[in-house]
Amino acid sequence: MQLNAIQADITTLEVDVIVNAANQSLLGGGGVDGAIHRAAGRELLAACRQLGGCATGEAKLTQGFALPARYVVHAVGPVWHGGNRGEAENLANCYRRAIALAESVEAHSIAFPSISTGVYRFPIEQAAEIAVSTVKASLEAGSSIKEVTFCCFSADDLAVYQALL
Ligand code: AR6
Repeated sequence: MQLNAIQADITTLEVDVIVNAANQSLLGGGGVDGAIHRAAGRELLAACRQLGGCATGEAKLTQGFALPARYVVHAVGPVWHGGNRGEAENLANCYRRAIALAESVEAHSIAFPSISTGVYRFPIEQAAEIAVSTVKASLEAGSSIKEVTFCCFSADDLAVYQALL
């Protein structure tokens, strides 16, 4: 089992699954969501339209279409409201659901962006700690997943993840 943090554009990664930080509509947006939809092409939006949205803390799977990744897990992270509205649990659930969906297609490799820490304003230190601890706890012996990448967009975020790993 390998866990690494890198600084990269997640749309360029040649992994089995990339995770999207989506919103409840699953119909695209800004940030990493916008980047993934642009790189995957219009077929991704058409596939997302069939999914009927997604609750916070949940996730849904599509093909990767024009992406190098075979699949996209669209996870809906919580909006940060100060920490007393279940934000931590909802964020942890995103990571758990993403791992479970990736395992359902026998994925060997998965890459996560730092869910909720952009537009949704979840503090990076706390979010990264939840990401790393939840992923470690979710990957049991016998999981198909052998490689997890935390794909950071900024050098500052990368430093936070590297300190945790
Ligand atoms: N590759 C990797 N990480 C990226 C990329 C990229 N190409 N682009 C941005 N990031 P955000 P959220 C980082 O705002 O906070 C959207 O509009 C970014 O620097 O994308 O979960 C959705 O539709 C940050 O570290 O997602 C929702 O409405 C991280 O990805 C809302 O934003 C997450 O930032 C979701 O907000």
